Amino acid sequence: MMKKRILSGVQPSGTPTLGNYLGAFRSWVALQDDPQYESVYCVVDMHAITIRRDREELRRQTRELYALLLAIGLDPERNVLFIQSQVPQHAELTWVLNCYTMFGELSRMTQFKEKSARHPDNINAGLFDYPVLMAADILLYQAHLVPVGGDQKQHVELTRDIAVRFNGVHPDVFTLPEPYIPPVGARIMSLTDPTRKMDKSDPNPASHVLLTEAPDAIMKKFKKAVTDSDAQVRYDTTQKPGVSNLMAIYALATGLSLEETEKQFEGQGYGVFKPAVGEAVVALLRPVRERVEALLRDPGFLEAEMARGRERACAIAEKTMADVRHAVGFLPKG
Ligand code: ATP
Ligand code: LTN
Repeated sequence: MMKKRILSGVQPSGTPTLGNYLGAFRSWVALQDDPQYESVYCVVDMHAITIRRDREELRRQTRELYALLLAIGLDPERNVLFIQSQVPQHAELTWVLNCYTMFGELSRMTQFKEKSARHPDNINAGLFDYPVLMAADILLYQAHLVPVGGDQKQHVELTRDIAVRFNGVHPDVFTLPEPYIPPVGARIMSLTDPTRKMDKSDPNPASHVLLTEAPDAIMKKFKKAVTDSDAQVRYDTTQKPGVSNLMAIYALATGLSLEETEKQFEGQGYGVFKPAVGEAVVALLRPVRERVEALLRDPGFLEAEMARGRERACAIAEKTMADVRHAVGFLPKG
């Protein structure tokens, strides 16, 4: 039986947050036990330079993020884990796909509008073209399924539109991908402003919990999390966005349902509820932090895993790229 392929990516733009974990990484780990699939995950450092970055910091964050993917439980045997810039076919396919993507389509992307509003002095072409590089990431590996948080759905849909357009001219080159978005946790919200998603690039550290954060810092952030004045633990994302976000976090961290969570805290105020959410998150993240620290103490091991991942990724990517070069009319590579 031919396995279906899964592909996803994460930017080395800072230590990932609880939002990244609950929205995306958790399903990556769960999917590796499903024999129908084989998975490819990349640290997308080329996406990260759409915003100005210090080179040493980018290198450090790329290594740390790679270690973190291993620490959350992704097995480098069963999954291909690699660094995007080490596989040059990503840049090569992006150019070709640019010629199959419309200016109007890219202008409608929510993330572009948000990021260009946040960095008005650096609205570069890379930021505009970001979704096409993401489409190349996905289509190079002929991915069927793309597990992401809800914020990336629009980009996966655009990838599909680009693939349909390309296949319309050159039949059967690309597999059409589908987004895979978890039903609860698709959008974990900021702890200081529950109308915005929790974001690792948010300058206010109280807004997010980092996956490697110390337990006392985590407890403090949950105790201060923005809620409301009615003191009832009830799930209602429009009337009570802060409490509902904390309930989703608690439910995902403990494995309880939202109803069970509501029942557990019935008649108890936020003074009991908020520290309980903090403790559940501390327990969830403790093993991850310990494993990352151990992995970063062994750079030789990390380098060897990256090299192995790059080789496996290149083999798949080159096969697709050879088909694409042929389809568009480039001469074969010598
Ligand atoms: P940045 O803030 O630098 O743009 P990001 O966290 O939005 O970063 P990535 O690190 O590339 O972007 O995201 C990795 C995965 O985490 C993606 O699948 C994304 O959909 C998911 N994700 C990010 N934030 C959240 C969130 N608050 N809730 C759920 N999923 C999220
Ligand atoms: N755009 C995504 C990160 C990303 C990605 C991908 C996700 C880059 N390439 C391929 C899934 C598949 C983000 O900003 N979170």
